[in-house]
Amino acid sequence: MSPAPLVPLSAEERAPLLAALPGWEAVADRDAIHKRFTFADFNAAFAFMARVALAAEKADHHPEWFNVYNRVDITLSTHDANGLTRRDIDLAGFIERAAASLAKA
Ligand code: H2B
Repeated sequence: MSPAPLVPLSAEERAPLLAALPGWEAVADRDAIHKRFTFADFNAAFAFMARVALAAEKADHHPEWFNVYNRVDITLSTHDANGLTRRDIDLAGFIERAAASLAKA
C-alpha cells in the first residue's frame, strides 16, 4: 500500500476523521493531536509500545511519545509536512486498535 500523501488535512477533511478517534485532542501550539493511554501496569504499556513501534517502523511514520510506568502520552504530527496528515490519522487508528487489545488500568 502506498503511503498517504504528505499534505496537511484541511479543517473540512479532519473534522470527521477526528470525530472517529475518541480522546484524540488537538495540541494547542502546533498542528498535532495528542492522547494519553493508561494501562494496567508497565508490562501492558510496553507491550502496547512494542506493537505501535513495529507498525510505525513498517509505515515509516513514527509517534512522539513519553512513557512513565503505565502511562503513554502520544503526540502525532507529520514532520515532513509540518502538520497533521492522513498518515497521522492512519497511525492513530492502529494505536486505538492496539490499545483496545491490552489491559487498561
Ligand atoms: N514520522 C513522522 N511522524 N513524521 C514524519 O515526517 C516522518 C516520520 N518522516 N518518520 C519519516 C520518518 C522520514 O524522516 C524518513 C526519512 O522517511
